[in-house]
Order: sequence, then structure tokens, then C-alpha cells
Amino acid sequence: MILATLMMCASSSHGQEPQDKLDTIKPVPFTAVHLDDVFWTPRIETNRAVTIPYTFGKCEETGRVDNFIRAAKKLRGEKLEDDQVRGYSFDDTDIYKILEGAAFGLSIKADPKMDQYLDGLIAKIAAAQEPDGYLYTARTINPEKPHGWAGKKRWEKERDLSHELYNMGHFYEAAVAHYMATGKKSMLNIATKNADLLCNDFGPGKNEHWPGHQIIEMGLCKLYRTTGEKKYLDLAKFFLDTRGPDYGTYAQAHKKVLDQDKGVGHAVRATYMYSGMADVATLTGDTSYITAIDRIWENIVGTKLYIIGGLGQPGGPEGFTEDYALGNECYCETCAGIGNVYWNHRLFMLHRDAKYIDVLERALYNNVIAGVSLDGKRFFYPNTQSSSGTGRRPERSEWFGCACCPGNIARFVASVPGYLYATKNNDVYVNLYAAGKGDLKVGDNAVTITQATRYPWEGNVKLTIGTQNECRFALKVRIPGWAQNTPVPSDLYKYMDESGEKATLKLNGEPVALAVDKGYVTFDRAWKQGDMIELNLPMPIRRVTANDKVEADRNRVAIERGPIVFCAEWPDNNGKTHGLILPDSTKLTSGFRKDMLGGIEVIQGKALAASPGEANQAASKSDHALVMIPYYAWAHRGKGEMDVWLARNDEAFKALPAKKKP
Ligand code: FUB
Ligand code: ZN
Repeated sequence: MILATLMMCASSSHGQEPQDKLDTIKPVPFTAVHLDDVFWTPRIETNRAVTIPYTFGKCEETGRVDNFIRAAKKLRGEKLEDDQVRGYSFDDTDIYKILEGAAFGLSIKADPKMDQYLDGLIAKIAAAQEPDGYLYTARTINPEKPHGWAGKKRWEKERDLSHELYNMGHFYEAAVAHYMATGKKSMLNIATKNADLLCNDFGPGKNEHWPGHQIIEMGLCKLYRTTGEKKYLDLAKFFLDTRGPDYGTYAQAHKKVLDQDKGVGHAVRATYMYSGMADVATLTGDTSYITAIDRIWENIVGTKLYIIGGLGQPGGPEGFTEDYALGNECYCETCAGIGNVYWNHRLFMLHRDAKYIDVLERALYNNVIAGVSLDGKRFFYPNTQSSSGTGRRPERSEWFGCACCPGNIARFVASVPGYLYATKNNDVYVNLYAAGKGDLKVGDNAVTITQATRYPWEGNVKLTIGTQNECRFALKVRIPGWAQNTPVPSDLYKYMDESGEKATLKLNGEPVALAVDKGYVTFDRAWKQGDMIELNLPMPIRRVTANDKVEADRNRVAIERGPIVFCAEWPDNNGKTHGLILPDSTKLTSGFRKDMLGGIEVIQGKALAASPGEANQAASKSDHALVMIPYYAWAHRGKGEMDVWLARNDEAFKALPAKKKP
């Protein structure tokens, strides 16, 4: 459609279309996947109709838009009544991210009012771009007295906190999305002008600073794919290669990127860097980046991944600390959850293994969507697994001083349908389940896949093939790890019991043996119009335990059903959850409550309520009717206690700090 043609148009002015050097899988773009399901469709619509206008409104209200207006005035030599630079050095990106989400929205549904609003915003941004392409309001407003993090000269504090390159990375991503959606080059031209400046300023023998906060690498790769300008890819590679060593773990600059072997430092920076490494590997064919990110992935998924799919440990630099130090008052920033999705999606495309989609799905249905309220107007920055209802951010906020997460959610949710399918020559991967229709190109054939399902609440999925001509391809149907007794692709978590309920598959009504390879069952055959696969993924309630090295979760259990992680929250549990004990023998049942929190599955069972005594034993216990809701749906009913990991017995309380005597 419009998307493919635009790729050609933008690149044709510079020669040939960029080709991947590695033979990776290609996602089916979100514009070709039309969802009509119980779960994502309402969220995507709330994001388009509420979150995007709301967050733009916040950018107007908080002076973020005004920063561009003031920078433009300064450039025109007009006197500024107020030339103070305030806020964070990366406030410009809030607008860029929302702009990206709004552009994604325009790709799906025409919205002349929004289109016009974006034109106005882009004109303001264009006017704030310096003549040589530099774009950074935190300096342009007052070059004599720029933002404290910016440095006297351009780029000099880039490795630390200036975020000059981070800002542009987000801008490039938004510019490509806007161009793809509208065909207008207004934003893309600003992006290429800036990227040309970077290519001039940075490189071997020139400025060799690397970006303090990664994303420019991904942004440059996107710009290269869109324009065909090879120098953008070269610069992305340079930014990776010049990074470190010996500059500390916070920004993953303690070692050269190819020598890194563990998740360290700030988790958003980290996941964006690993994603950028995957992109550069794909486009250059240099597999050494993949060797490095594979190693790092083993460390993170083996020792630092929260059960909600999040990253960011207590006491960390908004990111990683020690292996297995998975305290439940965790950081799990919404942006890091999104970064985890980006990174695992790229690893899937490189390795064709569903284990990466298992991690992606866990992050998506739990950590990421917890980041936004059901009405689309409140946001979590950190996403804790245990709340006392007090302390740091016990409920979603309407906005933040450092507002990275709301904009990230706004751009991400719109793109979710793009994670369902992928193709590689005649292989078609079905990765996620949601009702709706995907329009795929398989070889020379146009193929549709229609899903009918109530996923994630029910695990039966009907996949119907649409094709004008009989055509041969290999349909690869993902059997999620959770349906194969493997919650995560490592020994960090395991199900307490094996489930006897196995996934089943039928082809045109006939049962098919479940031969799973790398997480997929493959149907390699000639497909006809109306051929149907029926997948049944039983969704019993599962008890999860953590590796014994995770001290915080010892003698504790988490509850899952399908891809959803559950939690106990105070309003359903007599106001308290910290003292709940869920004995292993308790039978749990579940049922759908369409009247509750937008329609959710609710889990119930007879538990015990204990008050931890002085010796950290559960002193007195009483019967308790336990109610658990999906983790993502918590914090919509006021502040209070919430727990993902419940005690299985008194031993769990021994780990608590001793209660002080009054
Ligand atoms: O530094 C920019 C953004 O601010 C990061 O991505 C977030 O983690 C927050 O630190
Ligand atoms: Zn954030």
C-alpha cells in the first residue's frame, strides 16, 4: 500500500533501495493488520482518540510546545520575554514520540483535524531548527545559557546528559512514521537536514563522542531504510563502535559494545542499544553484534527479568543491578518494557525462534499496558510488583516532570498489530493472537489470515486462510511457552506443577500432532481459500515459582493464566494484601467479569490473611476469600496494597525486615 510505495519514492532520489544484508524475517506492518478484538481494539482506539490528544495537550500546557516557539523567535532575532531554559534536556522528545503515535494513527484512520494539528506542530519544529540542521531547544532558546546538562558547546556533554542525539533519534523515528502515514516530507526533511549535520560532525577523526542515551542508532537505521542514504547507516554503526570502554555501566559504556555480556545500567538505554545493534547487524551483515546481544539476553532473561516482563531492579540506575536481585518494589519503567519488546522482536527476526516472542508477549500484556490507565489519561513510570499504597508513585499520574513514559506508550500502542505476523519468503509466522484480519504478501500471492478468538481471555483461536489461488507456504503457528510448561525461556521461573492440559491443533477439522520446533508448529502445504486451523491453548490457572536464588520470591508464588500475570489488590481483599498466604493446596477458580475494570478475568480461592508477628512469623491467621485481577488493571480504585508474589507459607514472612517494637 501507501507504505511500500513511499519507501521506494524516498529512496529513489538517492539510488537503490537499501537491502538487508542478513536474511531476516520481516514483520507484517501494523497497517496491514486490522484488529477487531476484545482486547487491543479498544485500547488502540483509546490511545488514538484520548491518549494522543491528551498528551499533546499536556505538552502545550507544560511549555514543551512553547520551547519550540521560543527557540524559533530566538533564531529570528526576536527578543524573548522569557529566555530561561527549563525542564529536562530531552523534553522535546515528548512531542516527537506523541507525534509518532499520532502519525501511526493517521496510517490507520484519516483524521483531518489531527493531520492539520501535526502540520502546525511540524512547522513550529521546523522554525526552531538552526540553519545548519541542529535541533535542540534546550540550547537554541539561550545559547549563552543553555540547559545545565547541555554543555557550553554542542555535543560536549552528549556522553553524559545532554541528550542531543537521543532527541534526534526520537525525531527520526517520528519523521519516518509521519512520512509513511501522510506522504508529506515536511518532517522527514528536518530529519535528513539534521542527520546530514551529524554525518558532518561525527565520525572517525572528527567528533568521536558516542550518544549518552541510545536510540539515535535505531533512528538512523530507519532513516537509512527510508532514504537509502548509506552514510546514515555508517553513522549508526560508528556510534555503536565508538562507545566505551571505561566510561561506566550506567550508559553501557564500561566495555566496547561487542565485549558486553550482561545487562547493566539504565534499562531504557540498554534495550534501545541492543535493538540498535540488531538493526545495524541486519543492515550491515556484521553478526558480531548479534553474538554480543545473544550473550546479554541470556544474562537478562536468566537473571534480571521480572515475571511481568519488565526490567529495572530496586536501587538500580533506573535499570539493572546484580543477577537475581529481583526485589518486588521494582522499577520496571514503562519505557524499559517497551524497549524489551523492541529488542525481543528484533531477536525473533534474527533467530526465528518463538522464545523471544514469549518474552515480548509477557512484557506486552503485563508491564507495558500497566503503564497506562484504562481511560488512557493516567500513567505509570515505574511499575512495581508490590505496593504499600504509599511512597514513590503508588498510583498512575496524569503527567510527569520527566514525561518519557506517556509519550512512549502513545507511540507504542498504535503499533501493536505489527507484532502479530511476520514473513520470510514462503514462511508465515503467526506470533500473537487477536481477532481480526491480516493482509500478507507471501511470495507473489496475496494471502489473508483471519483470526477469531477471545484471546487473552480464552485460548481457542480459529485461523482462516484467504487466497484467490491455491498457493504453497509454510504457516508457522506459535505455541506459547506458557502453553508448554515454560513460563520463560530460562530457569528463572517455573510452573509449580506440569499442566496435563496440552495445546491442540486441527487442520480443516482433523487433529494434527503437535510437533513444536523453536516454538512453532509448521504447516507446509498448498493452501486453499477457507482452509482453517483451530488452535486450542488451554488456560488453566498456573502457579509460578522463582529460581531459589531470587531471595525476594522465596516461599512465594505468582499466578498466571494464559499470557496474563495476576495480582492481589487491596479493594478486593479487605484492604490488605501484604499478609496474604496462598497455600499450595488452595484450589483457584477463574471467571470473566465484564463489569469490572473494562472486562477482566478474575481469580478466586480460599486463602489466609495473616499479620506478620514480631519474629516475622505470620502471627494470627484467618480465612480469607482471595481475589486476584490482571496485573495491568491494578491501581484504578485508589491507593493501597498490591502484590504479585503471594506468600505460600509462613516462611515467606521470615524474609521481611524485623518489625520494630513500638
Ligand atoms: O533520559 C531520558 C529518559 O528519562 C529515559 O529514557 C528515562 O528512563 C528517564 O530517565
Ligand atoms: Zn519512561
